[in-house]
Amino acid sequence: MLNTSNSLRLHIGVFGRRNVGKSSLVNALLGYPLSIVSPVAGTTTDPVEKAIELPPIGPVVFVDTAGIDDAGELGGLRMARTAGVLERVDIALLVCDHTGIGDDERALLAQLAERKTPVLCVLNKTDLGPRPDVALAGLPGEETDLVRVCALHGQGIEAVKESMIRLVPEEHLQGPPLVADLIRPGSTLVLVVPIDLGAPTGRLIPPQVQAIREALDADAVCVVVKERELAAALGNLRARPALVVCDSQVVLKTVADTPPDIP
Ligand SMILES: Nc1nc2c(ncn2[C@@H]2O[C@H](COP(=O)(O)OP(=O)(O)OP(=O)(O)O)[C@@H](O)[C@H]2O)c(=O)[nH]1
Ligand SMILES: [Mg+2]
Repeated sequence: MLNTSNSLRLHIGVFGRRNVGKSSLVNALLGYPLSIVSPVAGTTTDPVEKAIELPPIGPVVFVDTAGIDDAGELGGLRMARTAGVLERVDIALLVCDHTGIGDDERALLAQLAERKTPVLCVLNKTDLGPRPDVALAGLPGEETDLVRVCALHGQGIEAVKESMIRLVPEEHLQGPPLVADLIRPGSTLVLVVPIDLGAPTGRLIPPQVQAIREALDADAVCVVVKERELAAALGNLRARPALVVCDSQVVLKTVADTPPDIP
């Protein structure tokens, strides 16, 4: 089975001043502690990346970054790294806290607008800020989506995900086909799915489900087997399958058990 290469994944950059809770937000979105969180401003120094499946968007890469207000020589270097991330993300989350937004955020928003990168503003630490009107004075109008969260207590995280979905560029929602372009109506696709210790309990992984779905959408027949049953399944099929698809870890066995005229 193919893995989605990182370059095909939707890249979501998380930006903001130091200590506003960027890493806390990323951790809350992921559901586990990827980035170190601390009260010390400048905790995240280099960009931290994590590729995950984020339903219903699909494969994404989160990029946590160093604060945009970092000072000193090292701070300048860190900000240059952050600027590099800004240039390559498909969506930006601009995190601010109860102290509101200022020149740093406005400069970042201008840069993102210039690149036409969709932005979601996330007002964090709502547990501390009873005055969101003050916090948000200066946000560039209604065109910027805003979600209020408390990353510390996991509040508003679902709303962030829902708002992010609205910003996903069309080409990422579609995603590249895995097998759709290789099968025709009425043809048979054999999908070899190893069920080993690495397989999630009770589930198939998303690319396997996607391959099955693409076969159904193409009015094809999809036969799903483990590698051990492949030879028997191929022997039982009356029509020669159009394609055998397998996970990379069973490719040698699959090739050995598949007649050479079947791709
Ligand atoms: N009260 C409150 N504190 C929060 C919230 N989210 C994060 N914090 C705290 O704010 C501090 C900074 O959080 P981080 O997630 O490390 O912030 P950051 O923006 O990644 O900071 P740098 O990596 O230093 O740029 C930590 O002490 C967090 O526990 C929140 O919603 N409410
Ligand atoms: Mg951080």
